[in-house]
Amino acid sequence: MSETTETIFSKIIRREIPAEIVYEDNLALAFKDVHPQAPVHILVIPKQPIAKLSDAESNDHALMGHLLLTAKRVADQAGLTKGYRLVINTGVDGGQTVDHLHLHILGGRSLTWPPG
Ligand code: IU
Repeated sequence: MSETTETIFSKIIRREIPAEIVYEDNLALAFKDVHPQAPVHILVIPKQPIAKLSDAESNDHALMGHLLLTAKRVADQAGLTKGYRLVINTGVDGGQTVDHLHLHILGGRSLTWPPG
């Protein structure tokens, strides 16, 4: 069963704390990361507070697809014509620090591999 959580991202969705929102629809929100790791660093989150990717269930199928296509749309909107990277940190070993599922869009420079 999906865990539900209340994090700072829920407060951003409700506009209780400020964020630089770049896209919103009924299912998702995208906003600029406060500690950017690249010239473009945007987070795409579901409005439904799924804590992490490993909590997503088969009935979240459409939402997961929507988040991926939203990331593509936001990357296009940000002008990342030369490419970009999507990252979903999951759980402790994945380096996840906010327990509300989020896709990082990183771009605007040539990114290295592998990540740390
Ligand atoms: P992580 O994948 O859970 O490590 O990423 C969390 C991100 O959320 C991280 O890049 C933070 O800079 C970012 N963030 C934010 O943009 N605004 C906030 O208020 C908080 C974290 I807390």
